[in-house]
Amino acid sequence: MNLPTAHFATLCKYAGISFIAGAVNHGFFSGERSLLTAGIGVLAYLLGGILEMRASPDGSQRWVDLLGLGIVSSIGLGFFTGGLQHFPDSPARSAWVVPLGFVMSLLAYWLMQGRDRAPLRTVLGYGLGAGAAVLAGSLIALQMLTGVDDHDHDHDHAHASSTQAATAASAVSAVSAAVRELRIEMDDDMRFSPSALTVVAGEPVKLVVVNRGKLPHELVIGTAAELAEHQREMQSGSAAHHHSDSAISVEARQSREVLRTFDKSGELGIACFQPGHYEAGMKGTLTVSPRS
Ligand SMILES: [Cu+2]
Repeated sequence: MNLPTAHFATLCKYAGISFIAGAVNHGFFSGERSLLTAGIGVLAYLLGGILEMRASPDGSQRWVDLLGLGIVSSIGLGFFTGGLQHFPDSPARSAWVVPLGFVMSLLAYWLMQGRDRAPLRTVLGYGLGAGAAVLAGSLIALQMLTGVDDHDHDHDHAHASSTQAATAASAVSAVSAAVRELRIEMDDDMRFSPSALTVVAGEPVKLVVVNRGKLPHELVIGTAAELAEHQREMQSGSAAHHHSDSAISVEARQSREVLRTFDKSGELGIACFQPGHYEAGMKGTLTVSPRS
């Protein structure tokens, strides 16, 4: 294979893998756009494989293998790399996506390229050994990222920061100290607590939004249509640039206070649109009751 072809084939394969990895990062299991990205990634990977095969038609690769297993291989590699990149953001998903990616890519690689060269025993030994190591690593990382063993520490931390913030806020504004305070906690179990909030129309309320988890979370409040719009933004990856001010983003272990007044009575939804969170149940309601 000449150098330009070889390089272009390599570019295609790696671009394909990174497209799939990116799709995993940006909500592979929820976003239409991500599915499209993943599809393009598979095609790019196959193109790279075809170029390589045409350039060296020594019969070591078969078309059927390339097309069929190329898809498995590219998705496996995309899962593995994307899951690794995305681990801190959605550990619960990555913990199975990464090992699955490893197994898929190994299986495809062996069937495509090593079937004649490597005996089954070698593949099984390597697959079980390295696969177990990948699985163990994933589970350890999951435990570290979502561990529940230091919840006491979480409590102290969250309380300390919200108390400090409250002190600062009340020093700055006597008004904000007088308004009703509504505390909402967010955690890595993908829950708001409480998940059902009630405020009175026209009455200012101080939202104390506490992130007790190790992941970033956000509190978005709006009508069903507004939430759907926000979800689309997040899934298309554009939200970081024009995150609407209806979203209260809170980094891990931090808390934020926001003064809000809801003028219209009715039922609003609350949600976190960090990738996968809403789907995992990070949602609730905010009822704005009419002024009595
Ligand atoms: Cu969240």
